[in-house]
Amino acid sequence: MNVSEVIVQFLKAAGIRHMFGYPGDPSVEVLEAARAAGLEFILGRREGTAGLMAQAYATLTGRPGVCLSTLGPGSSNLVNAVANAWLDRVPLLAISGQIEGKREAFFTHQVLDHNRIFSPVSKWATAIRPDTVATVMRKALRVATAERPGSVHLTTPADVVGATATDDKVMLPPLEARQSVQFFAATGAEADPVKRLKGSKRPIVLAGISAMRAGAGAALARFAQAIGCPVVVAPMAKGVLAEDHPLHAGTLDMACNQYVWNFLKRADLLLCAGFDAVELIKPWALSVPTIHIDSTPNTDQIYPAELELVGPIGGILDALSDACGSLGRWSEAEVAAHRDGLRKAYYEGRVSGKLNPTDVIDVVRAALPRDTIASTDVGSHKLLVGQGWTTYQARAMLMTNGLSSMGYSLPAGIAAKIVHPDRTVVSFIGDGGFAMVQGELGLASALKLGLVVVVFCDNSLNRIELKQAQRNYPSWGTLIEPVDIARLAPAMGCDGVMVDSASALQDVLSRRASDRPLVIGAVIDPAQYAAQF
Ligand SMILES: Cc1ncc(C[n+]2csc(CCOP(=O)(O)OP(=O)(O)O)c2C)c(N)n1
Ligand SMILES: [Mg+2]
Repeated sequence: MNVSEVIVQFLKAAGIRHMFGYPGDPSVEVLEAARAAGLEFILGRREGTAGLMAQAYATLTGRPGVCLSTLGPGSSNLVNAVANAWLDRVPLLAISGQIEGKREAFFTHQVLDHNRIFSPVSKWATAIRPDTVATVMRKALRVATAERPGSVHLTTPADVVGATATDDKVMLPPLEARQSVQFFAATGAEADPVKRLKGSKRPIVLAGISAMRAGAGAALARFAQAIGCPVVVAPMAKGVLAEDHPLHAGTLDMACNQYVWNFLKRADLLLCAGFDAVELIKPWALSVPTIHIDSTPNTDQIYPAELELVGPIGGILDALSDACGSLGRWSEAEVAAHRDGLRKAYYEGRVSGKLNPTDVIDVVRAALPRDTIASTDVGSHKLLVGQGWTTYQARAMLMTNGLSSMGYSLPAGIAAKIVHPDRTVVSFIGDGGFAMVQGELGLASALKLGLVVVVFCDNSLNRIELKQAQRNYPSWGTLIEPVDIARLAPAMGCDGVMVDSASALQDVLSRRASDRPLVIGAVIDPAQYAAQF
């Protein structure tokens, strides 16, 4: 096999069926190996967006996402996606071409030092050679998927990709955790978590992305039920506990974040179950005793934990439920009262007679099936979608809340429709984020993806404009021109419509096609954002 064939055989062995990317000269051998091996190649319209598709693909499938770029301008375009997957803790293999090895050290045209670019924004960056390719691929897969997962960048020089591999044994490393539990207690802490739980009157769980990755949702629901314990969920883990579960207590750090933090303050014991502090926006403000339950030790120390239970999150929660039995610490009525208050806060600032952001979310939620996969972009709209969009199952909400890069939602929606063609997919996005990635509508249309894209049209980078307003600065550098989606979308092979009322939105959602993207420009009144943020 040549080097590219070995790379592709590793990807196939790992269950990867799709590669995303944008090729250049040095990609040709890799592309040909992928084609011959029956992989699908999804040609994004830019390396960065293709990389975000690969990230969402990995989130949905649990297998590493793969994206490809050329050298220089291609690899530097890919940096955003590599960094995004790194901070969102998603396994991603990014493969970039490079000039031949003998010229790399001194030649200049399109030559960038990949190791220096990618090392700070990935778990590992290295180059592949014919006599190391199998070992490097084995290590790349292991590093990308090991907790906490993240991105790995691989450089494939032009004189290497087609060369005969001398290191060519395709042998997968273990890709799934079979962990036992490690137990750590801070000095002076009550070291028995069962005693600690039984002694608490107001325990609350804060669940996060590690719990989602670990597939700990069912164990989490059993734990919550046994202890009678409300569960607050970090944004990227939305759906790890169905949001109509009687003990679901809201999403952290989205809209109404003070309301949710005030609720957490009522705890006398906090259980961080797979909560990754990368999602925290503000400094930790709780002084509640905390137990850290995660795949990795609490090395961030962003919150202090008395006890650390490190290992399989679902197994740990099950063991705790079994040992504690039924404790009934909170009544469902108490949690329901909290949720009612949260809902009220969420609708604050609604202007009757206008199309409010929360109206858009409500109408879309009501029109689409329970198992819809939603993605959201970054901006004011994300804060409301993150709190208000009801997610009923794990891996049915795609968002970036680690790097939080604008432009994620549309590529994520495209990946979702590729992975789950039979499910409804809706991508929420601001008009600013949409403008960054609208070229990908051409891809969605070419692939005949019946994806729904909902653009919150406010002619503004609202999240930033609001920060200016709070300092009494004028809106300057934060306004964008209106976009006529009814004209733009058809030019990209999509259906497109502008709506400015809930009834018009309802109407268009009932008439969507199954094999053509539908882009809806929702002309919203941003007053609700100003009232809340
Ligand atoms: C790539 C990138 N650039 C800039 C930002 C900073 N930023 C966060 S939200 C935001 C405004 C987004 O505007 P829009 O997409 O219209 O959403 P809105 O806030 O109006 O809902 C900006 C510029 C970012 N998160 N990512
Ligand atoms: Mg906007």
